[in-house]
Amino acid sequence: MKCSMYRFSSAALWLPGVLVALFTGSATAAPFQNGSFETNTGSAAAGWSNTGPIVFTSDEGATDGTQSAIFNGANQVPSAVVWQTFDTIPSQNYFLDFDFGKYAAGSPDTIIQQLQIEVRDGASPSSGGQLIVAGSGTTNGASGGTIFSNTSTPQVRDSSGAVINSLQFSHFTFQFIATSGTSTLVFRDQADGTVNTDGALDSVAVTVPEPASLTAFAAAGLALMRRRRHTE
Ligand SMILES: [Ca+2]
Ligand SMILES: [Ca+2]
Repeated sequence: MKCSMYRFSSAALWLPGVLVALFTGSATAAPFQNGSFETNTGSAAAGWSNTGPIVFTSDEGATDGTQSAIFNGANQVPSAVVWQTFDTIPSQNYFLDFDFGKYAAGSPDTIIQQLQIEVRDGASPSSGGQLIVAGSGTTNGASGGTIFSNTSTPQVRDSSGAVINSLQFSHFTFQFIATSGTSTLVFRDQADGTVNTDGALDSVAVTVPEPASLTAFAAAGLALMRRRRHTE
């Protein structure tokens, strides 16, 4: 109802606010979008910004639709960063969910595919405070974010229910609390090698948890919650 009120306001009322937002850089972004990377040009994905060796493709598997984000493909040095700035509500709790997997052309291999996960206050991938307050995965407390190693091998199923065999995906959940109207989610490639193996990201979702879910999240722990989700 609040939106309707602003929508039907006269231009004289909302224009000054827009101008202030433009000149102060505090304009809101957009709702979180394209978390499954289905809308892409191969080198870019709608709603996301990226640098370094990353492609969006169906070549190596997906857990939703056909497309995923592939890090350090073609034996390139792991250094890609992909990020999205989206609207958030200050003081609101959010869940960040995604699937991250390791593609391996030969097995076994000893290279670890890993990502640094950050949710930052503001519209930049390199500034603003870190907002993540809890998370799953094996964390090592890297400066400015959280790195987890995808050395476990639980499999998740794609949207058709089929187990993905060529790529070992794991599901991860993080909780963050927004502090302003715009937040930026950042994934940084931190693989410790690249030859014959790539990292794959898909099914990224930012959701507002039900109060009961948040309580359960804190009480039961992230690992338990993940197990429940995948055995239901
Ligand atoms: Ca997808
Ligand atoms: Ca690679």
